[in-house]
Amino acid sequence: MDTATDTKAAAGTASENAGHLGATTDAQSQELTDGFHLIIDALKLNGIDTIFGLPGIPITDFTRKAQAEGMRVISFRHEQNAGNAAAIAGFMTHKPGICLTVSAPGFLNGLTALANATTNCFPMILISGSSEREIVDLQQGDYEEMDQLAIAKPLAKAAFRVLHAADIGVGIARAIRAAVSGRPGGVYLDLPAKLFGQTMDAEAGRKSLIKVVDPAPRQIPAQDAVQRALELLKSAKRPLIVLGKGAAYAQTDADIRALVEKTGIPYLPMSMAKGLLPDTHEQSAAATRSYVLAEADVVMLVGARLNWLLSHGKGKTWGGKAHKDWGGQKFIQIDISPQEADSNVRIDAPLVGDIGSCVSALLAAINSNAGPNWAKPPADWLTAIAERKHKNLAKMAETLARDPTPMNFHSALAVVRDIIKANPDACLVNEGANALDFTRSIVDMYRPRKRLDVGTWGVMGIGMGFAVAAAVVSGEQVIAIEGDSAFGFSGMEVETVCRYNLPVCVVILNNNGVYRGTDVNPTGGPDVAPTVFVKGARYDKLMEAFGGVGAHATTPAELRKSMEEAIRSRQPTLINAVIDETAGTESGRITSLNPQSAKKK
Ligand code: FYN
Ligand code: ADP
Repeated sequence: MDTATDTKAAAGTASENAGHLGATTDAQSQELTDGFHLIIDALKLNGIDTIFGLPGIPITDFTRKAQAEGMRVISFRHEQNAGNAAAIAGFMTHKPGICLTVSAPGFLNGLTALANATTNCFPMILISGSSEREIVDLQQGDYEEMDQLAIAKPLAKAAFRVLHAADIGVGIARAIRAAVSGRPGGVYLDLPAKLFGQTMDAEAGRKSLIKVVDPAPRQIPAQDAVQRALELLKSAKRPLIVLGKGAAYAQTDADIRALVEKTGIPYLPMSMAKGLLPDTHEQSAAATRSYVLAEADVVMLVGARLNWLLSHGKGKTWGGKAHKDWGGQKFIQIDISPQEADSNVRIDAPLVGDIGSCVSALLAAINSNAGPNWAKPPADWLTAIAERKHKNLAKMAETLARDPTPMNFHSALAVVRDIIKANPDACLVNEGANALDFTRSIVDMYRPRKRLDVGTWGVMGIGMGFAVAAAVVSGEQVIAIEGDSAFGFSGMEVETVCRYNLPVCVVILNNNGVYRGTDVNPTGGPDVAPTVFVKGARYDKLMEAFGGVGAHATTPAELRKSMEEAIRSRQPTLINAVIDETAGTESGRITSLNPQSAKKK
């Protein structure tokens, strides 16, 4: 098929103009556009100005053209990191983050991030070039042959393929709507190589594009559901609010704060909801988590699922007698997904709608029911929480004040805690096992959507992708607190950080291994134990290799100096923070999820 006939065959039925193009003698004088430009125009029309990706066949020229058309194109070293960048950009901005990859292996590399985005309810679109449909479908062995659409479907919220240039507008519009409306998620958009070069009449092309109106429509909760939730809340003797990352995503911070403060109910932030209200807020019960979960009688979940992170709403965590026993709590659940309620335990008052609308409806109902006379929770509940919380805070302060040699997680993170306090707008990226768990409980957050971490899957590898996107999207300083193991999954992207000269300060809490560096090979053979890395590795040299600043810190004072310098200079910086290799426990605080053989040798 020559190009003209190909164009006609591909676009002809969808567009009269493409057919016309093949038939006219003065086709050269006709203003044409092509797939490349229509995709770019469609994205720009919808306010999407950044692409995270990795060039190669068949999307190399697309990345060039996108940049030429004024889009920011951030190229990565591995698609998974580009995908993670797109996902967190979506979380931070409400616009779907775009990840662009090549076909088959590049697509698969990006797919992990897409699945993670879907799991975390982050809006993202993975756009992958793909090989020739006719060959793929007959399995004739094309370059990077793969039925990508079929593979993406079960892992994405939605998946689409565009075959005709005239359908690009619809394809992009559908992808955007699917990503951000309702419960956000990852969307796959398959663009076969031939689509990019397809031409059509420019005016018809322009007309075919869609500017999506109201991509994430508000979903107003029913009044009777609001009343039911309110009645349950009023009946509580020991109420608790759990704020999840859905609440952080919703960007309705002032109303959420008003609801918490108006009701006087203690709240527990899930990891990525830290900072939605400042962690130092007097109603925060984060420092007495076990107590409040086990003792609360009515729990209002705001954008948080009763999944493993909340022990499925039952069992000992919730005061149940045994592993799967219900603890006796009643639940109110605010969520945009009507299917979420009852997924693990009975939800007595589901409140379905977007969090902004639900929270403001609750506030309005509280004001009209009780006005200024809303009764705060019983004093004995608040006092019991406050006592435990202050005891735990004091204990933590004591631990953080120690200055052991060698440095450990606590003494290193005491520095990070001060740095974030002094720089509350900085984004904190965090992954690892112990490096994650200790950072979560030691480092207070003061602003919403600043803590970006391993999320629902507890996945390793988000680090540098999140760090790059956070810096690009927010323009703020990024501080990435990384376990040495976690860093390895995306470490090559320090080149990307240097290439774009981003204000990212990576701190590697280096204890020489997965969890810690002390395991030994029980056979006495030459291989080290599976969890052990090269001892004394100098990750800082990796950053220096690309022109960034490398620092080696063995004391909290050295760590503080290097972090302060990184923030002052905004230079790409990597600090190799050497900590006690015996520090850390297997799997951090989720040891119970990691089966151990009971059989002795
Ligand atoms: C919390 N705590 C504090 C503070 N904040 N004490 C003092 N000061 C402060 N500021 C207390 C809190 O009350 C808990 O004690 C304890 O510290 C731990 O708090 P955390 O981290 O909130 O609670 P916990 O039990 O660890 O939370 C469960 C979890 C969490 C599953 C939600 O562990 C989590 O998000 N895990 C993600 C793990 C993960 O994804 N790992 C990556 C894979 S690792 P008590 O009240 O006494 O309990 C692969 O190997
Ligand atoms: P966490 O891990 O912090 O507990 P989850 O990811 O489990 O949070 O839960 C987030 C929940 O928030 C999901 O059930 C999702 O449907 C919901 N959600 C996301 N965005 C919104 C929104 N704008 N309005 C209402 N619910 C939302």
